Amino acid sequence: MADRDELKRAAAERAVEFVESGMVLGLGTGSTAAFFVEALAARVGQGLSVIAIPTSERTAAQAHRLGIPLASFAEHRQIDLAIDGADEVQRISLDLIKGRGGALLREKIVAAASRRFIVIVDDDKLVDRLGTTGPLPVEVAQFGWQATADALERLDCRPELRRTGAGQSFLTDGGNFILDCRFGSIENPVETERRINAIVGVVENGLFVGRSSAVIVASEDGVEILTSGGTVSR
Ligand code: A5P
Repeated sequence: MADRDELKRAAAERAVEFVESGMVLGLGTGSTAAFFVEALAARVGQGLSVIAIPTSERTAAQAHRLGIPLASFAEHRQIDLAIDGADEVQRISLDLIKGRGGALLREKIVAAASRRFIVIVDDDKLVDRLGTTGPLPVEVAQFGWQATADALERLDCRPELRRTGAGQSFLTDGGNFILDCRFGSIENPVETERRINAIVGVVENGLFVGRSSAVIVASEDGVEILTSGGTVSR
């Protein structure tokens, strides 16, 4: 059995090779992104000069603790390179489901503002169809969330309000709720994304369609870099 953390770390360490001095970086959220922040901090400690916009309070705290200089969109509208994990990566298209860690809104804003968006995963995340290993997270306003859930249900999914371990409603960094929506296999991610975001009360959803520049995948056989269209390099 492969050690998943070792694979996540391997993908993260490979991603650091794409970072150049002077870059404005987007820092993702989640356990794989945390390995990237750790690896980046080591390079910053050796003199690499970058500035980073984090996608969550959690990542901001980690980066700050490790000495990575942080910025916000107030100073930089354009990000050179964002690095983030994913919950599912569809082979060939490299479309993603993100947000099972709850940071999808900021993650998508950062990805959208980035010239390059590199995804880092272990091979457990690769799927033939999105939606097959778990729910699609949808961030919604607290007000009227029940009506928003009903509207989502009419798209043929089962929405469930995310709760913390203590049974409280999970709150995103933006103070919104998350409805985890079980669609099963998502045949047309572009259309699903469009229909979800057309619902009043939806803030954003976890489908990242056509956003990945490359996906770095670590498996027991080594690290591969996938680009859309199925090109692979090592
Ligand atoms: C956070 O909201 C998510 O989008 C994460 O990027 C995603 O859940 C991957 O997390 P792990 O790297 O912990 O699997």
